Amino acid sequence: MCICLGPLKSGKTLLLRNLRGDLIDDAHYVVPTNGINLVTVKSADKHFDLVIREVGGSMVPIWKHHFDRVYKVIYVIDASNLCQISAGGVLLYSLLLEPKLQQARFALILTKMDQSYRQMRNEALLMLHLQRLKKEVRQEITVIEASGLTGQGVNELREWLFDPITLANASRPKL
Ligand SMILES: Nc1nc2c(ncn2[C@@H]2O[C@H](COP(=O)(O)OP(=O)(O)OP(=O)(O)O)[C@@H](O)[C@H]2O)c(=O)[nH]1
Ligand SMILES: [Mg+2]
Repeated sequence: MCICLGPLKSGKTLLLRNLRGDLIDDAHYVVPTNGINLVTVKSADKHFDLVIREVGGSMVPIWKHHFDRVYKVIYVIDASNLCQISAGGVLLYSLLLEPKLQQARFALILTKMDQSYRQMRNEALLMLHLQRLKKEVRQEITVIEASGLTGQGVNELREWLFDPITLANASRPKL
């Protein structure tokens, strides 16, 4: 199971829509995920499907009920909102300490890069204490800069999702 988490309104749903291949235009509309949102994404060659479970940012208190059999975590942070980053970092740290997620791989997505300055990305990583964090936890953390609006980083995220081990366990789509 692959799970997508992150603070409220950090950009999870829009990013997953982009990953699914939805057309995102200026008139796009997203509603807060008050519960769970299941999104099926395809590998680059379209031969494999993967279901990603987004748990809304308003559901933080019950995130932990969704950790069984999770082997990948997409953790989305709004890089354009430095005020939210510290709180997002604390949440990330609590996930990394979660016993059920010790074997999981993490993708830390700095999204809304279309609204962020290059410097904000560096500040975001500093505020998250990422270098220190990487030394303290056992999980592998891959950082990807992205935008659910422009599609930046989406292919990189797809490659991370469909690595050879995941492909071996993924189901073939029905023809
Ligand atoms: N400019 C810009 N806006 C974005 C981006 N991603 C999301 N947004 C906007 O940010 C707001 C929240 O986006 P969502 O995708 O609903 O955020 P979420 O993390 O799913 O929120 P919850 O489900 O409530 O936890 C919406 O108004 C989106 O249009 C992005 O990459 N760039
Ligand atoms: Mg959402």
